[in-house]
Amino acid sequence: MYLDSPSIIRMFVGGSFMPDYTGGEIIAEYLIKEGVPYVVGIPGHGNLAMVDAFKDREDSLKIIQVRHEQAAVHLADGYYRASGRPLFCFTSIGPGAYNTVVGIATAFVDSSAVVVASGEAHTYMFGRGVLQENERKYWADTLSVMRPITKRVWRVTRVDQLPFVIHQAFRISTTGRPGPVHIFIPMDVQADSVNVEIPEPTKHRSAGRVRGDPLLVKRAAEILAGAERPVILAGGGVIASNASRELVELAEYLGAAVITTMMGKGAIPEDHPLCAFYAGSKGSSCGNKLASNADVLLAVGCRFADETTSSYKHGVSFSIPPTKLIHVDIDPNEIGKNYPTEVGIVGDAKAVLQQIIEALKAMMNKRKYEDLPYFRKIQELKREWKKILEPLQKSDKIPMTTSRFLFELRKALNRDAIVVGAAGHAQAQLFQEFPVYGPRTHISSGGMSTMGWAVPAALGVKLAKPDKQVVAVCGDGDFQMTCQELATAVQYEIPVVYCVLNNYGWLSIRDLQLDVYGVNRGFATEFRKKSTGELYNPDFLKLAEAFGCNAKRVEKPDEVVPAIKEALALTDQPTVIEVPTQYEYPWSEGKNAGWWDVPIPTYLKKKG
Ligand SMILES: Cc1ncc(C[n+]2csc(CCOP(=O)(O)OP(=O)(O)O)c2C)c(N)n1
Repeated sequence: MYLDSPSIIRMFVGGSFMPDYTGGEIIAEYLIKEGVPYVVGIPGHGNLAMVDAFKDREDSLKIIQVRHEQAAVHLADGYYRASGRPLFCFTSIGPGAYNTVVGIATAFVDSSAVVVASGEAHTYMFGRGVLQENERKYWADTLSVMRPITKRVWRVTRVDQLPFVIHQAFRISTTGRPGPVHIFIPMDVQADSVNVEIPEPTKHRSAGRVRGDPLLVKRAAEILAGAERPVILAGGGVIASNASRELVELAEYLGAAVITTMMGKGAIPEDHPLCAFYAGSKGSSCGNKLASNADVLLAVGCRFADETTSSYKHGVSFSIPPTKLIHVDIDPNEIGKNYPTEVGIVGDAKAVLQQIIEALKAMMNKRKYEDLPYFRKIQELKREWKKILEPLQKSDKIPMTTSRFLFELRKALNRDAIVVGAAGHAQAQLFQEFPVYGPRTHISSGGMSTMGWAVPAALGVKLAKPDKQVVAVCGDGDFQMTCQELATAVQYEIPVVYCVLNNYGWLSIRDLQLDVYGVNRGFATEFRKKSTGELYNPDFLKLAEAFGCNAKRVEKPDEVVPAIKEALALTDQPTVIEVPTQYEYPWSEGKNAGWWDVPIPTYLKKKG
């Protein structure tokens, strides 16, 4: 009688025994097969059965208990950017899931892979209004909030859907143009069990790289071979596809100047003679001049955001046309989106760069670029940009300029140290002024510029690269958005060094008010006590010590190197270094290299 039962027959499919798994166990077993080392999140009644499945698998899946779900996603995002490998985040139903929004949006804009799973109302009580279900308009519908900020969302309603959904989630998140995905799993589905096989990740995913159309590659190579002032713009796609070697080889073959976007920084060593820094409003004079005068621009893995292009103002960062644009991207939607292309190639950055190099080798010899006037021009423009930065970088002012701090910080770090930045002057000036020498060593919340990102993201970076020095440079505003995660750093003994640039306010925004609206238009951007007008911030040393961090204040430039080295010597304790920085305008800011479209109220325009 028993041998005829359908469930027994299913258990022995293919002669092997398939045990029953709960929904939570299907997730946990799949994560183990996928090789996910950390699961990051916060338990609640809405994900209790999923979290319980992690309990007996702690040897393979290490739990990181963050203090806020936004931080869980930022941590996983940092881990992915540093390593190219995704983590898994878990949240409860309702507020736990909603708290992930900023983390997910940040990962989406910068094409970073994160897999998130949240609890949802029991399927048999959808719409009743169980605790933390928001059912007044639609039942069990948190996923609608996530639709515009994820690559894909699912709400499963049966436990046997989970093997299919979980392998799809990892495939969609990590292949093509990477991005975050979100799965909603009702509480009963997490607890129910079914007799299924756990999918083999590699059987559900393509391998290899997407190569470009050979005819288009040939056409691109012909245009590049004829270029006199070629520029290559490297975006985050170059780093994502590990194409730095090919980028440098192609640049050296042609004698092309290489500029990068914020996400592409590090794709070429920044002491390479062909590295011409960056284009854009926060770019460099050098990058803007070269890019706007290029006869041919090869853009790889970038989306031409407004900051890269000086808000598309013709002639400031780019002049397309007459510059001929060859645009390579894995996502066809980026090609031709912001600028007309001479040639648009859909493909993986590494594969297409290899193809272009092969095609060029068949049509021309490697240029002796050091002998060309164009090379001398590149060097002249680089010197000019360095001169522009010098007064801020060499300033002896106290409080220190951000530029001087970054200049000293570079001296304290190894060549392959990783810096993390999120928003404000710290982010912009790390990008513009802090040289890095390899991919994945400048980790920044590029397109979202999300305050609160640096503290948790740096934890993910350090978990991904435990042998590298990891230093986060945060504004005081950025730091105060997620400084609760110092508790996570202390609990898990993650020795990140946090430098908090304390200028008593959101001064990048104040300086924008002064730059664009007028020197008397600063408003609601400094931190001052109501009655006395004194500058105010919490005592960051006491705050750090209260969490159990090592803490230090550094006021003079010559104190920076010893303080950083001392902090880096700690192997199991995070450090917070408070650096009071200039708040007097314009010493408070870096250099605007291009143009940014900040609309001015009509009443201010009328005043002239
Ligand atoms: C979550 C979030 N809210 C608002 C902003 C807008 N914003 C950009 S920079 C900035 C100020 C950043 O302050 P801080 O971290 O202290 O750096 P500073 O501007 O002083 O260099 C603000 C409010 C943002 N980027 N992210």
